Amino acid sequence: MSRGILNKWASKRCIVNPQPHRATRKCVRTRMTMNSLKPIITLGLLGLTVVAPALRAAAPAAGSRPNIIFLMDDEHRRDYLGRLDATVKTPALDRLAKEGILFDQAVCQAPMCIPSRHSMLLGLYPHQTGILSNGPGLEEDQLPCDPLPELLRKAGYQTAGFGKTHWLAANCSTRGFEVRYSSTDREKGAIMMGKDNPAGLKRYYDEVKDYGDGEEFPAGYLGRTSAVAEEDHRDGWACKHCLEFIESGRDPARPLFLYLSFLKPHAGANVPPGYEQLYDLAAMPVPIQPSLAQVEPCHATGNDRQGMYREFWSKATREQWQQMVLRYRANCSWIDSMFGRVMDKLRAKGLLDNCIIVYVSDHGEMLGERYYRFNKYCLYDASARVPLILSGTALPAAMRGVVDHRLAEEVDIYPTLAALAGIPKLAGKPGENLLAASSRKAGFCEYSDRPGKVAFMWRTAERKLILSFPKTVVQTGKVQLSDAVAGELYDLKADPKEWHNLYSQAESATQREAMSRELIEHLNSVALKPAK
Ligand SMILES: [Ca+2]
Repeated sequence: MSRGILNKWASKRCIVNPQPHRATRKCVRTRMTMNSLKPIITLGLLGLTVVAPALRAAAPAAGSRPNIIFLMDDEHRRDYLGRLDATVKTPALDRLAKEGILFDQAVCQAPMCIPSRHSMLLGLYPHQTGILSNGPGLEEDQLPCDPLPELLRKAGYQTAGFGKTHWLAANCSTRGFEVRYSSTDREKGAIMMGKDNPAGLKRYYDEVKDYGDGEEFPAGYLGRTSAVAEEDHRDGWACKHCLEFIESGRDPARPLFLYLSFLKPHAGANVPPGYEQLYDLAAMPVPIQPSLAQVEPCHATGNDRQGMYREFWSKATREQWQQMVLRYRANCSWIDSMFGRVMDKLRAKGLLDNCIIVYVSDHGEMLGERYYRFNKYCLYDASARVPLILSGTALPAAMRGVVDHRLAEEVDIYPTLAALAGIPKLAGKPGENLLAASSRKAGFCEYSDRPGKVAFMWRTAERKLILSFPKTVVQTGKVQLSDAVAGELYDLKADPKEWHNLYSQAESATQREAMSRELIEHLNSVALKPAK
């Protein structure tokens, strides 16, 4: 997509079609039968319908290929959805969950933005993309495969992307987005907020200038009621242009791939007026801190940013803690409101009549848990688990309104959407089609941000194993259990906060050895060296 074409769309709001429609029109047959569904249980309080792990289904009913709507936000805890906790106000995402599948055991691929986002949009694990930390991303000639928007563009989709990608490459293109609006990521061909609305962006940055790097200092987490207009926020600007595109930018000859990716509820917590009032400050939960002896050492020791957080938060008042939680929730609600407006617009335009909608966050948020940890940078559940919803009218009726316990991963999104777009099965992808049966034994996540060490997570709904290895061993592409330098094992049912490491306990030996064997097999089966 050239800048000229983008500018043409931006100035005239006209339809662009850089490639003839090459729709494969491969009809996808529904393999699911009601007999294949395990018993359904209803949880009364939240009215959740729960389906057991292996939902035996494949894809939507035959017909034209669905529009694909990809909604993402940043650092949204998996438990901060109204569908799972009625005190959190996220009605638009709750509606998606009620009309689709909520994957309640999904994990990110790395508890960091750039590695996880590369994994999602390339369908590969961090060690396969080579992007292991929040450093530079892949340049154009280093990409191991087509990024998801390019894959779908080549398959005949109109592709439009609004908001954050975080490719962080020096010479980055829009990577398949024909229409691209970006507030932070410099992409050649993208319309940048800094040029489109420089005064608004300055007003935003002036408001957060005391929030520190990444807006993550304690002041950033405490936040404030924003005095900046919504459209001057980076997310508000992305939402506004997304709505304009839906109104007048569509190419009716092609199915749509729409990507809308917000920066919040990541700190800073300056939130437009109206959303804090959804919550009662006195009712906000405050994390309970374990004793220091219970939580150290661990796979993330030394990378917990305690210099940024412990001094302030160990002395903070209960009201400050509650204010921090309230503003995080308020930002979740603001983001949800914008998702809702976009969904309403898509619905009004008939673009949801045959559609698949994905919602996911790139990773979680510790919110002060586990001895004043904030943001992510560890493999504990608040950081490594993510909210993941697959919804839309193209789903078979029996798959709507269910909670799926499968061990879903972010790398599953790429092959799932490719299959829905009629793209033949892709080789070399570690992910599974979320609409097919799963053979996965555990959810996998990598954490490589410590000097010299990498930690791998192997998580079921019941237990979590974390093994740490020297980076030099992992780089050989072959790992043995004897190479492990540290381990953690948690009983997630009895100890959901992961305070009690059972790895060295004799009574845990059978479980430890079984999970370790599985993890080593997995590591050696997925070719850990970068694909290119
Ligand atoms: Ca992030």
